[in-house]
Amino acid sequence: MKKKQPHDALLGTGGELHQQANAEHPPLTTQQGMVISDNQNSLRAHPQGPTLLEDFVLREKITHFDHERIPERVVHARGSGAHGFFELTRSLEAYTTAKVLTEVGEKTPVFSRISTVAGGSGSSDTPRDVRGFAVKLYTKEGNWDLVGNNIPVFFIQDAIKFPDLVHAVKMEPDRGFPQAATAHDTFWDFISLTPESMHMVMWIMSDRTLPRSLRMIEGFGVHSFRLINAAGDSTFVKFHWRPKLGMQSTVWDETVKIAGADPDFHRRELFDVLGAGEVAEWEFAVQLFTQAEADQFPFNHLDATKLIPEELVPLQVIGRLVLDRWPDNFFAETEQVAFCPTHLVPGIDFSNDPLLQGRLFSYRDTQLSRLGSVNFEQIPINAPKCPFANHQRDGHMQMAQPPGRVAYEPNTLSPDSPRSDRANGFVSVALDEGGERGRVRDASFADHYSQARQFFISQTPTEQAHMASALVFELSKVEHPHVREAMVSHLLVIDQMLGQRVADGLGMEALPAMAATVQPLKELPPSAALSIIANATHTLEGRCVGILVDNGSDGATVAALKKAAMAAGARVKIVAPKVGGVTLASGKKLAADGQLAGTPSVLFDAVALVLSESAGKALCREAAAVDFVRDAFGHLKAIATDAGAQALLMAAGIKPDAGVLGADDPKAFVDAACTRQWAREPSVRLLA
Ligand code: HDE
Repeated sequence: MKKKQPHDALLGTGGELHQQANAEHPPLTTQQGMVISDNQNSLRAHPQGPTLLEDFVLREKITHFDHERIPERVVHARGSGAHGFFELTRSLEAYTTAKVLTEVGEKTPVFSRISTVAGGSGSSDTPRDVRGFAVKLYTKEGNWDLVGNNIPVFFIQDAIKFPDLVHAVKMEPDRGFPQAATAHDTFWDFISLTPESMHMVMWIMSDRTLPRSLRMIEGFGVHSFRLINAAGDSTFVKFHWRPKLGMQSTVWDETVKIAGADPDFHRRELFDVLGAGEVAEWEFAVQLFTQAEADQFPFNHLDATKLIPEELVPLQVIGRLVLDRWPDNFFAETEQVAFCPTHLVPGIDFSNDPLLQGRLFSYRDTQLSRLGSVNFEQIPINAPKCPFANHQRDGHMQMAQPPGRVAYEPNTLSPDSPRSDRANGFVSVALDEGGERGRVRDASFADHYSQARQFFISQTPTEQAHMASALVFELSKVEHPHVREAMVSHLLVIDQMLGQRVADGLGMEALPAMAATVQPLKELPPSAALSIIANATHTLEGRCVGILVDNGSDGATVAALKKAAMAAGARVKIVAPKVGGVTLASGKKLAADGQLAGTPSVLFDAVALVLSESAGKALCREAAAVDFVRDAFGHLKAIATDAGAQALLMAAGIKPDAGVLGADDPKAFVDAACTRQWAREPSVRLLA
């Protein structure tokens, strides 16, 4: 730290601190650049008198402050963003002219924002919710926004239902709660009357909506888009992001407790890891198919409640996304970034998915009220990084000063004004849209249950039990019995046993009749890619291990565990009763990263307890320590213990199993920590 100048601080007559400008600290000024002499006191008529209206310094500062907030996003208000790049590893030249998809090795700068959907901007990071996965690629040919989710299907088929869906899920309008939750009457009332949502219901009731980390989710463009090649031929495409660290979720009880322990759990982790030089990385993959192939699918690919199983159209990995830099300023970048599915580059085009078609209107429209001006694209985070020029002028908060008298086209008066370019410009694919106009839903959209069932039967028994329990939890919060019954009637169509399990979990005396279906259910084969557990990566990379210590802990054991966990790619945090740290058995000091009561085990993927006999016994009277251990066990985590920790295990009522290991064998602990102890679950939780 620089040595303070003797004259860099003054005390006022009331004892208040006036830090002064000096060689390092420039003078504080108004927005006009006028140097301010006193940032502690407003202009008063006399020391005990009223404040004067004349004080323009005060008025400027307070006025600016009064207007600091902008409307939060209607949905996806809570989100975290980061900068990085997209690198193409395989060219799609045969399919598209888009340079971002044809120039192998090219690194395109990106800004990505990952969000929850239902909660307000101040809500917690970990409700049960879909995650938005929006990526702005600043390509050489203009910005391309791929505004997707971490779930490949959606609740509704037509954009006209979106306001109803969102009104149903948001806080109920008369009471202003619940915040960021689907577990309430209006949501399930709407869903129970909307059979097209059933596939999405299976996904949101699965562990996909409880991600462990923003770095451990998949991303999907959801809709079919088109790629257009140099000959003008069009190929359909679905976009996928696949996390380098593998997918991982938390268990529900853990998720609920994380929200209390650290409402910023996901945001803080991304901030921490990017600050420490780690990255968030995804593979970019595409599914490519022709109209002729689409005609053979047992569903309509333009229906956003359907996915294309990988068994039907395999994924081809063509690039990677790396996020490596937290923004400088949260508001300027993460809050002001404006994604629009209409931000597109030549060589990519839309499909006729009616949900996508509605989105093409909505995003620009919402930015106008959220950011307040048609010039929102001039904000640095939104501006393209390639040259751009047009004749759009003026408007609220215009930042550009285009010279010259010409702001129209065609013209003869300007030697260098921009003109359209037929050879290189964006061309919409030529399509014969002959047909009868009308407010209709195509009959090919009518199968609402087959893929819902396919998703359910593709899950492991553990995941199926989580889904059934999630449905019981959610529907138990619904006050109206007829809504619960209506939901069970849909579940019975998806899977008789699932319906029965949920009905039992709700304590229903009689099963309702199965919901009537417009189209009979097609029995589809399970799809291996849909389960998280079956595809889990056995790794500690990107995970975090907590070591609980107290005075008298064995330093060598702590060091060995830490070394092994870090070698496996994990971060390690020392947790102690006091944040100042502990004195180890050797007499050496060990600093703590977190204080026990504020650093519960829900914040870690695996824990170690390294305690002296006396500390272990003493901590049995500390609920935070007992909960630390009980929760780690209940959340199916590997636990390393030494002799001193045994008393604490007993106090937590734990019968050690294969996931409870000796702290003297770091290798075995690290291996167990690479996964959750799923086999333990039936011993700690009665699932539906
Ligand atoms: Fe959005 N959505 N959405 N959405 N959406 C918004 O735009 C909308 C849909 C998605 O980090 C809003 O800037 C309609 C599907 C993400 O800033 C709004 C429909 C998918 C984000 C809007 C949908 C998404 C949004 C609110 C049905 C996945 C956050 C604020 C037709 C493919 C982007 C804003 C960010 C945000 C409208 C459905 C993804 C109101 C009308 C399907 C990731 O324009």
